[in-house]
Amino acid sequence: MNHHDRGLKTKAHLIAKSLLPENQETPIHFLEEKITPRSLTFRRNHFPYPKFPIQPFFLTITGSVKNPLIFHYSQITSMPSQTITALLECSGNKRAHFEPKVFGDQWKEGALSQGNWKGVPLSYLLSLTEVNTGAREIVFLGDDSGVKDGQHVHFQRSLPLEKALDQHVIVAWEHNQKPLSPKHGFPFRLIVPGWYGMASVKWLKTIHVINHSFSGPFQTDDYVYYPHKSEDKDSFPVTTNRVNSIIQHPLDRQILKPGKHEITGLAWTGEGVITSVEISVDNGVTWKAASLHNPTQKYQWVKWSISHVFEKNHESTVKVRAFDSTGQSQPDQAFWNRKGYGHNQVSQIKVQIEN
Ligand SMILES: Nc1nc2c(c(=O)[nH]1)N[C@H]1C(S)=C(S)[C@@H](COP(=O)(O)O)O[C@H]1N2
Ligand SMILES: [Mo]
Repeated sequence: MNHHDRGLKTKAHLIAKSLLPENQETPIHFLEEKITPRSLTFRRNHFPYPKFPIQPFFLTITGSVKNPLIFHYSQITSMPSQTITALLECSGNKRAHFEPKVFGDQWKEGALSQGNWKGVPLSYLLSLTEVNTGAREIVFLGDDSGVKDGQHVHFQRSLPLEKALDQHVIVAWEHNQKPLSPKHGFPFRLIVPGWYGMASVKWLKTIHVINHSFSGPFQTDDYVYYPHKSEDKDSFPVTTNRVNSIIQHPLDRQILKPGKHEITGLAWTGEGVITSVEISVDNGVTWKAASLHNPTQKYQWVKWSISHVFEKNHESTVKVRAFDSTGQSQPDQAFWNRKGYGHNQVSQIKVQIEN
């Protein structure tokens, strides 16, 4: 009798990094579906969860606009909507793999999930308020707050006006056909496809249009690439997802029976689409093309696979690199930066083959 016969259901859970604030990653080998179930969607928070808002829920648009407006939940949710399938990847994903090591949450590969997001295009909301000429950035204020570097601050981020007007940037109220869960931003969150997760502000309360550039701590201190260990020169902001991939099967350090095995995984990028995925089983000397499954779509990962015959009594290093339509590919060596963002080095696992 196996455990199913006794009604004992075994299921995957998130992998905890910290609980206050809650930071948990997705076990990547269980990302089998195009849409990550809500229960397996990674969670990344800077502060404890905001108090569950007391009804009614409002969203305010103010600042450099002709008509500042306050929208009620029911007004927003009856606006012309759009549903987008998009992945979110934390810019700290794979931070644990940096050499030399960097400080911060030691995410492995699972600060990554893909969902269905329903919402109203931000550009539509901004067309109702009308943005003043001279407007440069849109600032998004989340309802969560706490102390950072001695200051009490909210989680706040901005987008340049041009990106904010991109038709795929939405103020979402549904995740996988249900109202957003309290942990993922209820009642509203911004979804910025193609940008690392920090841009997709949860518990969105206020949208503020400004004529200058925003300099909050999550804009100009965190989420900045600092290429040098002890000086800030050459820094630049974290924006679009870099081309990246993961190997889901086999697992790193798995022991395999000799013979044919399917090597599978995901690949994605921020701008453009994935054009090819290559694999090497001889430590990067020769590369073969993997097959891409679902048609590659913008803002979504593509599944890839390739089969390989592993010889007995042998250790093998499997490497994978993805290429996108903008000409980017995964580098042999990650671009090291002090805060550990955007790790997208060629993916690698080691397997051992039984006798
Ligand atoms: N208000 C608010 N929004 C936020 C954050 C946050 O801490 N507070 N974290 C950001 C970061 S860094 C990421 S990667 C994503 C994670 O979204 P998720 O927890 O829904 O997976 O939310 C972003 N939006
Ligand atoms: Mo993030």
